[in-house]
Amino acid sequence: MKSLSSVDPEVTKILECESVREASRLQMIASENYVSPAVLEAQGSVFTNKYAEGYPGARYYQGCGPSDQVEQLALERLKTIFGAEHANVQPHSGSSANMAVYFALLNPGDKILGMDLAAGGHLTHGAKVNFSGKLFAAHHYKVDPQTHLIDYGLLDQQARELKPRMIVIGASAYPRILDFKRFRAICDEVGALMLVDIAHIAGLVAGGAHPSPVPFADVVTSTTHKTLRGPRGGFILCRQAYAKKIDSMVFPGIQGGPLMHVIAAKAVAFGENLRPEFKVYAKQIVDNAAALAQGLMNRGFKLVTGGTENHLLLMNLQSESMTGAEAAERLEQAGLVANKNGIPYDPQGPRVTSGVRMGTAALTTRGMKTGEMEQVAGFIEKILRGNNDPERLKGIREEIAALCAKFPVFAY
Ligand code: DSN
Repeated sequence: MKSLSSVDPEVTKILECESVREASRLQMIASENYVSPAVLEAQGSVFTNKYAEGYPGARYYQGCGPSDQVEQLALERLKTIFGAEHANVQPHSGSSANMAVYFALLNPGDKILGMDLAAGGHLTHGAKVNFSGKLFAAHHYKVDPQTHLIDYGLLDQQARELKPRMIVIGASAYPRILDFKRFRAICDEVGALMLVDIAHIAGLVAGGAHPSPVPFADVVTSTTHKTLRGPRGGFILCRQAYAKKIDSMVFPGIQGGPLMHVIAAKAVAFGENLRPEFKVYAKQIVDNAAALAQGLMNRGFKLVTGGTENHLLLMNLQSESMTGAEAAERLEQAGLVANKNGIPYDPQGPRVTSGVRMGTAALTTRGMKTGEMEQVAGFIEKILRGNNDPERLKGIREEIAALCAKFPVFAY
């Protein structure tokens, strides 16, 4: 077989650019990470050739022996990581996972109560522009206007008035620990199902650096590629009582053939998650985020909620007289890749925003520790508080590339 470089030099060149980009910049998008070479290898494997509609032992095609084995292995490993009664590793993404749960357990028009996108929630938790907001009667809880923390008392009151069929918990830009016990109590009080989407914090939960929702939730969904450091994809964990409904909604309800190469890569990543060093990694992500937050606050930057307890932080740039879009653009020019992000009660729209979200999962994978986070805080100050002369930014980009060179991407 011919290699990619001889078959398609154009794509090869683009891939090389992406490798250089990933290696030479500070990758701080809070939902990104670097997978191991083993995960890449499994995802790029012959399993991409196989159709395996159905589930292990009950497929609709012949030739599924190895597919059964690899999916079973992924399932067993995943259940062990989270102590779950039942697992499904077929969702192609976090959105598919959430869609399967809604369609399995709700009827169109049912009331759901999820965290407001503008407060740090997610599109699939009932945003108007998303299927979840179009098909269900979606309502939202917000964060306190002063502290920007979830106000559980207010949520309790809102839930009692609304009586939703399901409360959706989880966020993509909330830097604090989620109190799952408290959410469970609210769900019980109003008879709501409890769905927790741990896409962002899955790796922290797996490594014991964030409390687990599994003992409390009816259903837990996630992606596999953020702090969990697996291939791009999703999964669902649930109580045995919901297993059949959820499995049949994933397939044949909303998906056809599972992506067996991705499931093989999920199995590899879950194996890595079970190793003792993953616990050390998860704790380091949180320590690094705390160190970065402290470094920024020491320099007078404002952070939403005044800090972080997980893998991400949200800079409020209003006091810097700069929008999130301007800051993210300038950071990228200087070699630091993050995303503009709305802050709670943001007067700016989602294309402009007043904030920048940053996460430490990818830098931690490279082996960076709290000392490097202090350096990163220094870079951020230099980038955002200086002028936007391209030569000056290029100089910083070179300094950042020199730091990155000391922490090779595949060092683990
Ligand atoms: N797009 C993801 C994130 O960046 O948080 C959430 O799905």
